[in-house]
Amino acid sequence: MYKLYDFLASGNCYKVRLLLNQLDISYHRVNIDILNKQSRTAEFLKLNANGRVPVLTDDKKTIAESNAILWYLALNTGFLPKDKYQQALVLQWMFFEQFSHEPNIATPRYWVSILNAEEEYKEQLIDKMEAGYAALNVMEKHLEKNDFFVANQYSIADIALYAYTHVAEEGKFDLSKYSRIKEWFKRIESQEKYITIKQN
Ligand SMILES: N[C@@H](CCC(=O)N[C@@H](CS)C(=O)NCC(=O)O)C(=O)O
Repeated sequence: MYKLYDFLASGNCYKVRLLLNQLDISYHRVNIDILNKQSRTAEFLKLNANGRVPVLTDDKKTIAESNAILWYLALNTGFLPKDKYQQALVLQWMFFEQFSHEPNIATPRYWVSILNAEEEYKEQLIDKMEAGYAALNVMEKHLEKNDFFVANQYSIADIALYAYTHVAEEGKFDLSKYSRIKEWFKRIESQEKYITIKQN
């Protein structure tokens, strides 16, 4: 049985919970309270030397990095296109998510809504918000012509991008002008076995 080392409020962890649920895979959830440094204990660092959740294990395997876990679980399922070019496009969007999107959209949410420290991070928030809006603009433009990110089908590229985009307002992003993104939210939320970020 899989074990998922998980922190409920984390979008990176939510990606994995959502896919596990949609694949109907049962797993044992281990809560890691990152706010109390449980991701930095000697025991946890043996699982992931990088000290971060999510981590997925089974008897013999350990995988860290949310998008690597998504890839592992989605291989040979309907959540990853079979075509080699389309698979590369899935990776393209997942790398975009990790480099241009998550660091700028997840971090303001962490500072504002999880640490409740908006005032303390006032200066850093300015640059993060600008880069975050640039990532949202890229997504909005893509969704003007596409229902999903790759191959016109719901895939792990959508899961990776949805996780922090749908809670971006918790980081003070204004999504009101992003109508295509909001329509895409609805398409994702109507998928079978969808769960919210608060569910496990
Ligand atoms: N690139 C990693 C990022 C993981 C990450 O930043 N995890 C955060 C929670 S969202 C964490 O564990 N922070 C605790 C810490 O840094 O000690 C992924 O996609 O899994």
